[in-house]
Parts: sequence; structure tokens; C-alpha cells
Amino acid sequence: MPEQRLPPAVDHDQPRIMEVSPAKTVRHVPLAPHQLTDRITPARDVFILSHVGIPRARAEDWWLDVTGLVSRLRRFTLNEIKQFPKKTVSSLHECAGFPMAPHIATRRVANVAWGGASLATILDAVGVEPEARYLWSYGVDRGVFEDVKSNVYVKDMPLSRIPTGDVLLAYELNGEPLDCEHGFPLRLLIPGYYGTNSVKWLYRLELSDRRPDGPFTTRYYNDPIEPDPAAPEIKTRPVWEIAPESVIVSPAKGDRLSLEDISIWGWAWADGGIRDVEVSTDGGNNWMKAELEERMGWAWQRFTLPWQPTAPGSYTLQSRATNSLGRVQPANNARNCVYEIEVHVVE
Ligand SMILES: Nc1nc2c(c(=O)[nH]1)N[C@H]1C(S)=C(S)[C@@H](COP(=O)(O)O)O[C@H]1N2
Ligand SMILES: [Mo]
Repeated sequence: MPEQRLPPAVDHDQPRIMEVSPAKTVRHVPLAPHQLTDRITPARDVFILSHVGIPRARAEDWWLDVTGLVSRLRRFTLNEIKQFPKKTVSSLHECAGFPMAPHIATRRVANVAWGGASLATILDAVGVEPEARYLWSYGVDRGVFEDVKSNVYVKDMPLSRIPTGDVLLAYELNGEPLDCEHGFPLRLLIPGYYGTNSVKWLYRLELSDRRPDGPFTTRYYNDPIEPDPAAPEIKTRPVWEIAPESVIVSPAKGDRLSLEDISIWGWAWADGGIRDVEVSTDGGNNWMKAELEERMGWAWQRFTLPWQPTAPGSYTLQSRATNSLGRVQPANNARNCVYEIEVHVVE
């Protein structure tokens, strides 16, 4: 039996939920990498991940409480949230994968435009106490995930992220109201962080001087790290910032190509942006620098490499991205490991 660890007790009000449907884990991933042809992923093609089910609520029943280390406790109605200036952020959106298998690459990814109120503006309105270090975000969904019961979905982020983070309380996806699957009526959206941190069905924010102790914060979504001699007690790192990654969109896995000029292209992304993408056409022995567009905000970046195969045969194509800090995608055994496809060149 796995060890049971209870999330923070829920001793506060939650908005009324009409129905939870389905009342089970949802993993809906409509697009494979070679289908990511659009720069902005249409809403219907954005993957859906929910640990314990999809709550369905009415906008008029909803609110957002802001509590903890704030100068003024506040409850905002949804309409009040919408009175704040609307900000739109185009951002890469990626699931970190199954929390029990963090080293497996799942490539659940999209690039969309989120619309909502700026978290910084809302926090200015309530006033942040100087001891506050973390923002806890609560989603209304509850249930059992992998044998662990949870009364509420709680995630956290360091407040230090807020000044430059473009963090949103989002109510729109690609210009349309969020649907229930993506968090209607309100969700957090932390550009540059893995999707798991962007709490859907958001009804409560709490400012704290420490990290929360919930299963989705301390048990799942923490990667083991090599201990630093200066801080040997720290054995894990929260799954927050998106690591460098890339996928080849074209050609597609298994394609039969003729012996002519081919354009290899795809998308690359990371928190803080990508500075280089290399492509290999021989299974990783030789790498060529691809042409890469500049980073624009939090969106993914397109790369292209012209390729002229010289002989018919099977080729293993790979792409490898380096982020702005010089970190490179690992070859294997990581959620962001190098993406690889086989194609066939025929006469
Ligand atoms: N309340 C709540 N928020 C949640 C989740 C959840 O189960 N409950 N799943 C998270 C995970 S693991 C991911 S990858 C993203 C997925 O967002 P999407 O379904 O809108 O694509 O939502 C995150 N926010
Ligand atoms: Mo996820």
C-alpha cells in the first residue's frame, strides 16, 4: 500500500458543482507530434488532463477567494475578475506526463492564446504581506488518484515568478470562454511552467511562507535530484519550469520520401526560450544547426533544416534543442528526451 498523505484539510467553502462528468481520470491527447501543424493549436485539439474528473459548474455560482498572507481577504465574483483589464498571453502548454513515470516522454503539447486577468494585478488589489513566499492554488475537483485520496487539487508556485511571469487567471482559450474540460469558469495559467501547475476550476488562492503539503504538490510532480553537498536534505525538485524540448512535425514517422529536396521542420520550446536546435539525419552521429525563429513571448519557436538525402534507404531523424541557459535535451530516459522518427527515402 502506498503511504497515505492527506492534503490540507478543506475547512472553507467551495463553489457549488452541478455534476462531475466523467468522475474519473481523463487523458485525452488528440494530436501526435506530426499533427502539430498549426502555430496556434485549435481549442478542440488541445489535450485534456484531469486526475480525478471534470467538475461542471455555473459561472454565477463561482468565486475566487484570496486568503493567507494578504492585507485584505477578498472574495471576487467571476464578474469582478472580468472587470480587471483583460490580458492575452500566447503560451506553450505542456503536460509533464504521468507522475509515476516522470522519465517517459509523452509529448502532450499545444500552443494557445489564453485570456484573463493578470495575477499581479489581483495581488496588488489585496496587498501581499512581506513574509509571503508561495502562492497556493486550489481547484475544486476531488477524488482518488492512484490510491491516494484528495479533497482538493492544490499546487504552488514561488511568488518570485510573478513579476516577470505573465501569470493569468484565465477565463478564455483562443478567444472563446474556457470549456469545462480546460477549467471553466476560471483557471490559473503559469506560462513556462508544466501544465500540472496551472490549476483548473480555480476557486481559492492562498499566500503562504511555505510549500503546501498535498499529494499533487509534495508526493507527485517532484523529480529526484543529485543532492547538493551544501543542502543534502533537498532530494527532489518540484516539476515547475519546462525543460528544453523539440519535436519534428514534418516529415512524419514512417513517411516515404523521394530523393529530392526535403524540408525538415518542427517546434522547440523551454521556459526562458530556446537558443539552438540541431537536427540529425543519421541517428545522432552528426548534428546540423537548424534555422530557428526568435523567441516570441512564451510561445514555441519554429525550426527548419533543408535536407537533400543522397541515397535511398531508411533514415533516423532527430531534433535536439538547447535552452537560453545552455541546457540540452537528454538523449533518453527523460520527459524531454530527444525526439526521433524513422523515414524511408525511395528512388
Ligand atoms: N484542478 C485541476 N487542475 C489541473 C489538473 C487537475 O487534475 N485538476 N490537471 C493538471 C495537469 S496534469 C495538466 S497537464 C493541465 C492540463 O490542462 P488542460 O487539460 O487544459 O490541457 O491541467 C492541470 N490542472
Ligand atoms: Mo499533466
